[in-house]
Amino acid sequence: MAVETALPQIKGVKDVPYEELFVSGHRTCQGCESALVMRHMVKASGPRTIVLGSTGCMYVANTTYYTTPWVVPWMHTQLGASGSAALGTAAGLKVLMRKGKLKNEKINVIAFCGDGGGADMGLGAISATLTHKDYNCLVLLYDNESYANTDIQLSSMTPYGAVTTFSPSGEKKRLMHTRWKKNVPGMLAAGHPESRYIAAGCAAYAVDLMNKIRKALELGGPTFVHTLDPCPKGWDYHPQYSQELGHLAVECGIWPLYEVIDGMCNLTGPTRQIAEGRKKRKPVIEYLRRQGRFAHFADEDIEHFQAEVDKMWTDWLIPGVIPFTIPAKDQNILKIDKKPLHESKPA
Ligand SMILES: Cc1ncc(C[n+]2csc(CCOP(=O)(O)OP(=O)(O)O)c2C)c(N)n1
Ligand code: SF4
Ligand SMILES: [Mg+2]
Repeated sequence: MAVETALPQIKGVKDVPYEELFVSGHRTCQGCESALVMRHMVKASGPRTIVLGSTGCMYVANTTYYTTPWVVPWMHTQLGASGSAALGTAAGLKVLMRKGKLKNEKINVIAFCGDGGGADMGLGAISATLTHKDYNCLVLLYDNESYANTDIQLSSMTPYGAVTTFSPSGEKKRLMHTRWKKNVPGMLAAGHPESRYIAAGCAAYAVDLMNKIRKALELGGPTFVHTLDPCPKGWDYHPQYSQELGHLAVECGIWPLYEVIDGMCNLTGPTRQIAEGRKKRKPVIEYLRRQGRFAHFADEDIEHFQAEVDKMWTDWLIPGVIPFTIPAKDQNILKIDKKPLHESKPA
């Protein structure tokens, strides 16, 4: 969908702004994709942006003892408070502009949180913010699939079976963590009709991600973007493979890329190509075997993982987005033709 805006959609890498608003001076690990998300996020939003960030790697490693990579105004907020910080700042700006104390202009408000801060502790505040349609603010959840800053503890976004400091693999119990990852963007999209824009992205698809940030800010109201961020320390792989793992997460169908605009779901990038049958979904083993956190997986664990991802593509109402299944007898009544997706099998 073309959006007529002051932050136009980026057509290709040549269109990406040169200006860096998240620069050197941070202490994130080599190969940290969450840091790349921060860089892309402010590159897309431009200099008239206020960034708020909840506790986590993107706070601690980015603001160590009077150093900071943020060129735009930035403020720390409490671990579960990204939603409240976004809404409060947007409301404050609105009042100051109404009273003539600030020039009336568009200022982007973005509050980021990690998966611990956003998908666990702060989910209620994000949900509340997404119901306040009169305030313009974006919540960005950077998901490195653990409480990384405090040494890789399990979160509700940690994938099935992965080793964390809270879920080690042992002799008696090979898999300590056997819950499937929470579906945060799907849940928020399904339950927040006042939010005009909710999306899932990945820094490995930089232009797609930057365009999602821009659409969220331009459509306005409270919006939400969730990114999946490979983390060399927590996922246990060499930092040079971060981008490759981001690509594999999408190509294996584990992390579908999409956006929901005014309730209309639009698959993007390779996810769209897979759904349309133009690209084969890769088997999940290609992704799992590249990371130390899955090194203890037996064949049956990989098979289970594959079967769950297959279900996302074959049974879900919208692949990887809305996890409802419709009984075959009702598919005619609801005018649902799932045939093209049923044909989507891993290569
Ligand atoms: C209320 C509260 N509980 C615990 C902590 C300790 N703490 C600081 S950062 C962090 C991990 C946050 O994880 P996540 O939000 O996923 O961000 P990441 O570190 O992975 O970037 C924790 C538990 C805190 N700062 N505040
Ligand atoms: S632990 Fe992971 S998220 Fe945190 S700085 Fe290192 S690579 Fe980035
Ligand atoms: Mg995290």
